[in-house]
Amino acid sequence: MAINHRFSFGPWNISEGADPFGPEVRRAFAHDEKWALYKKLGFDGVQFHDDDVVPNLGGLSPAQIAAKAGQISTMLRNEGLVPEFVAPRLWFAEQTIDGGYTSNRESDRKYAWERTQRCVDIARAINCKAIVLWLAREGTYIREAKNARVAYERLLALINQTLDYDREIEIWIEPKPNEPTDLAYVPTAGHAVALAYASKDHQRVKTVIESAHAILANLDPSDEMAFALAHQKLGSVHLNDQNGLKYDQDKNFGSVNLRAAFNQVLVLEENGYGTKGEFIGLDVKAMRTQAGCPVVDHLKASRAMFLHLVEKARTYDRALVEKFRVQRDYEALELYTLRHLMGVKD
Ligand code: XUL
Ligand code: MN
Repeated sequence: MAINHRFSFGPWNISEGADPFGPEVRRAFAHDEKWALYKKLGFDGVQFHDDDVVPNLGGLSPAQIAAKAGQISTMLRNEGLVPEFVAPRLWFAEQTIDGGYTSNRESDRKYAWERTQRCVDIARAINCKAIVLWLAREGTYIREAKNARVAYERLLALINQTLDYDREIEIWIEPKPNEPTDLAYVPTAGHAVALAYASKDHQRVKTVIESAHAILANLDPSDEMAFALAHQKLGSVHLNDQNGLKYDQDKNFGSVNLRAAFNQVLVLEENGYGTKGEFIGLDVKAMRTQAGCPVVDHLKASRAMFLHLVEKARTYDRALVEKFRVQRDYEALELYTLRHLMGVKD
């Protein structure tokens, strides 16, 4: 089964290198200059936040929002690009300091709902079929701060309201267990898929599995993907890597744990992920030490690693694997897998 992979990334993946402990280390590279890079780097899809499409959307009228979205539509057409999703940025504004959908303040929840509606409008205006909910601040710094059961009910109500607001849009929930909150309410694929099934139109509610987020939950990313695939709920993936349980690192795909990366590619390949137009999404951060403008080597490296691992997945000897499984000889299976990954010939 040869899948013709299509890759995507978001403009935030080409960043200025700031971190919480220091300022930008690279000259700002405007979003408008980024679009022309996509095709040259081998990418066809663009992941957007709502304000990547319409900057400063808070102060704009519906007509101004539509006009700006129209410009992005034209840009996408001219560049031959496809919008993969639009995500409401619900973690910058003052009204989202303690979360939006799950905030204790009604005025914050109202802001979050209005922003979600604008996000859906923007998605539709650029011909994009999905919004992504990365629930950045829907959690707590201390658990006593919110009523968790009420929070889950509010999240479900929001999903249902959004499904009613637009009868075609899909909602893809991107779970993450922590950062920026201490404890998030939707930490895993299981939570996202449960919310999907509890919703009024579960076929339009899916999940995005990001490798680093799964590792932060101390779970295996390939299993998180397999779980979503078993329920036809893998809307997309954010491939990257993560060096253990620390801050969200968004390292290059395969750079920390090549074997875990191989297993992610294997599960995607074996389930025909991509045959229905699903994207291989990357969410990778350039190292702060990297010089240049724009820095794109991290995107090239992650894409290349994915394709190398596709080759490894396609040449993985399934008959041999099956034989070892039947014999329950997992020592032999492990050695074969490692030798295969290292390119060791008999
Ligand atoms: C945050 C993260 C986001 C989402 C989109 O950890 O991964 O960039 O992918 O909002
Ligand atoms: Mn992500």
